[in-house]
Amino acid sequence: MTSRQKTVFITGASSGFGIAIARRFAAEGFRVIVAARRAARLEVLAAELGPSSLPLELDVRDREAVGHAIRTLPHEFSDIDVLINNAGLALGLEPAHRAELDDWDQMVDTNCKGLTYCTRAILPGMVSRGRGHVINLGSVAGTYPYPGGNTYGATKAFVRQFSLNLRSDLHGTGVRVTCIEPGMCGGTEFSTVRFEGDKRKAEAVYTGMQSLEARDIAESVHWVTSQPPHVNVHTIEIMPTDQSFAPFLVHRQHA
Ligand code: NDP
Ligand code: 8X3
Repeated sequence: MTSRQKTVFITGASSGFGIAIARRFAAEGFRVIVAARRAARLEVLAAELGPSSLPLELDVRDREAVGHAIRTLPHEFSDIDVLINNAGLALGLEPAHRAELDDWDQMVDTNCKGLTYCTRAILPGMVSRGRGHVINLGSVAGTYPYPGGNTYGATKAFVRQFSLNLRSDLHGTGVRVTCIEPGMCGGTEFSTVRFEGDKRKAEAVYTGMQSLEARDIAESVHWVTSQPPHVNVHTIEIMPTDQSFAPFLVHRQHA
């Protein structure tokens, strides 16, 4: 008897982690729904992944669109086993007193509100089937502060706590929840987006060190889903070996 083909729904699948995660799950025989705003990129990815994939143009900030997209999925893709809330971004690295409020709005709307819209739309099906796994992309920035991390780090702290609170709400349902919290990961568009397309500034972030790669994150995401159903990995915090911690800063008065 062949086992049922499982379905994974990945947000932010037009770039970086999302593409690597889609490839990883497709290689494991999953049906893969790849969602993001840049539809042309999703078409290219879906062509690569084959007929078990579905490109879905979606802005996760649009609450109505998220609900509609989930309600109208083709039948063969509608029973979602794994939701990967990966869509997200950092904008700017200015201190709070100089940061752009529009940037803060966009980070909150995408990283926090968009993530809750996707989760709320997909969870009832998981609960009714008595199985499922929600995987949220947090960040080390949600635990450790750094200069200019202000709202970005706060959105990821939200992701971390929302994930833990989901565990409480889903107690006894069979639905699992994991928060994956990476440190520096190069080779994605993360820093290019943060620095408004300035590729040189973005590349400088990862110069002279070996950062994580998107496939490292895809491996972690897949690993947590491959644990037996009675195992729930709450959190994976993962950094490059070349990244660790700095001491507290002390501002001293000079005579
Ligand atoms: P990328 O910029 O390469 O990818 C981000 C993805 O999010 C893109 O596919 C983008 O697609 C999508 N996205 C952004 N806004 C929206 C939106 N409103 N609706 C739908 N999709 C959206 O970054 P990464 O792959 O590096 O990052 C993925 C996640 O991992 C993010 O949540 C990020 O915060 C987190 N992270 C990244 C780290 C890193 O160092 N790279 C470390 C820790 C966490 P499109 O523009 O087509 O909509
Ligand atoms: C991305 C990692 O350290 O650039 O979330 O904030 S960091």
